[in-house]
Amino acid sequence: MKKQWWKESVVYQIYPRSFMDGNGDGIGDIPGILSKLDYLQNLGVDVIWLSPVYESPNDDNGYDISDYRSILGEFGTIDDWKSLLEGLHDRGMKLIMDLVVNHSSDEHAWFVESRKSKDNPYRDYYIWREGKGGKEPNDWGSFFSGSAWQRDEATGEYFLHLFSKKQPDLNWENEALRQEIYDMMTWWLDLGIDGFRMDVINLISKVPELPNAGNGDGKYVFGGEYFMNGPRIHEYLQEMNRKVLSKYDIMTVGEAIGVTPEEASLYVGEDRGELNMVFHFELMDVDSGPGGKWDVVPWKLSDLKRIIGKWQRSLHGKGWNSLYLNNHDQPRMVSRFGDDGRYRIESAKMLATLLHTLQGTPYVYQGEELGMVNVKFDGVSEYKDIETLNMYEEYAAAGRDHSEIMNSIYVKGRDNARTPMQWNGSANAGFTTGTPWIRVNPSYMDINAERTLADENSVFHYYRKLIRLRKENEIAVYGDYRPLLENDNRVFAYVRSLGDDRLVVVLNFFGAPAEVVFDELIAYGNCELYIGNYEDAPRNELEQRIELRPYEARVYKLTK
Ligand code: ISL
Ligand code: CA
Repeated sequence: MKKQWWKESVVYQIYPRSFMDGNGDGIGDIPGILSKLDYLQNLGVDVIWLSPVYESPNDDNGYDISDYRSILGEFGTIDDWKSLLEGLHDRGMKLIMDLVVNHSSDEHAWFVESRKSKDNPYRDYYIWREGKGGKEPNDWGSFFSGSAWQRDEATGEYFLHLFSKKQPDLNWENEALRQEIYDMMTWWLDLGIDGFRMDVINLISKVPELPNAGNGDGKYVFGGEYFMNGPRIHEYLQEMNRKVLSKYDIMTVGEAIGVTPEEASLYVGEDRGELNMVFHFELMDVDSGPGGKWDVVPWKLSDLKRIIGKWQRSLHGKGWNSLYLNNHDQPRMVSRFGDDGRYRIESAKMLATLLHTLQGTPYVYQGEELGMVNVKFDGVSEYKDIETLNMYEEYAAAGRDHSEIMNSIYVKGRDNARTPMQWNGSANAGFTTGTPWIRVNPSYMDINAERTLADENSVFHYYRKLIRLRKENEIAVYGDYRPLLENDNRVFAYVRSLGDDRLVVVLNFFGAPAEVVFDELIAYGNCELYIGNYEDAPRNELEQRIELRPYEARVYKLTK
């Protein structure tokens, strides 16, 4: 595969509201991030993905942007932001910005104009339709509950919003709108940023007829077939690439809801001129039942193995994978796929080993390197996330049991990831001297950066080592992937190969010991333990029969 800096990088995601508060108002900000640059450099990450810091009324914590070219006052000033870019570059790190252009805020100047009248020059920047028989133009539901349409008083027409009603969808069919977006992207790139993470980018092209998605029973339904990977999506991305992206040495990663590996290769194929990587959702859906995200079912290791294996093999030689198990929209990975009690440390390291030994670019979400865990607030009023709050209201109105709803929030809610970063054991985990905008996870006395930095066997230091090893071993980046022990339902194992070298990865996914016997054992001259999460694993021998301890991870490097 073609060598590229972004393939060899590890990305760290900062959710600015929850990372570090610099001025004591309870809200994380850019000066706060500036005070932690050495921490990030110490971890060894290469690229920072900064979730939105633009002007926003914060209906969806910054994913509703009212001015794409200015920084939200709560987060700081454009000069603070410039210091951030410079501080990262000085330390050899890069910065990618979040690009949210499927929708804007309803407070964006374009929408303020657009809603004024049917013949306003900005009308066509958004998706307006007449109602049908006093109802919405179609039956699509919003990702955040209820209809995806909102009737607007001024003209009596409805506008489309796949997310909240304060996030109207932009009309990409409109060429002037597209050009405004390209100009805005160019403006940021000329300030020196190193790329973009593109929010729900595979939703920007809608089937123009906007057909009904359900069976006419009056329910709002998911209309994904009419807006995921829509008819003009690849045309738009190729245009964006031609006009903007191709002119810079940058990285791009698109969030792509509902893409299969086959579709993904159209977005990231190296000969396609679109994006470098996509975030797919297949792994994030393994514990969703027929009722969707909140209908929680246990995940199965066989599904994880099948999905990861499929993505590894399908993109090999064609395009590049992104590797993540959590972000600001997902529960904490150690609570979801590991054990956040007795084996928290072992399982956090085991999952990290998986992410950093696959082909693709690993993404670390803030706090993951501490092994941060999910949170359980007592009442729904402690929660801040619009998706969670709207869902609660809808489900409660439908008569669902309170404790059942709370339980799915505990397992799946986005605020699990959004509690403040746990820096130390002092008040509010050292995140703020004021009152935090969302409550701190009570686990902070035990789980915090200060403690983990001081302990050489901590999750943090394990991440450092993984990141460093990946830099020193091309095989971890570029090697191909072949599954081992495919039918084992406790252990995930695979081998990566590059030339004559092999990396053998063996991961016990559960809290009970597991014995594995390799039916094929590749005889190599040298065997060396690349990394492991237990102190006393054999260092120079890969036995045919291995007894793995709870959540044990071992990686061996074999050379001729
Ligand atoms: O996973 C999800 C579906 O229920 C949602 O949490 C999420 O909205 C979806 O993954 C899309 O995410 C992105 O766009 C949203 C924003 O709220 C998310 O934070 C963002 O990552 C709208 O901009
Ligand atoms: Ca602040």
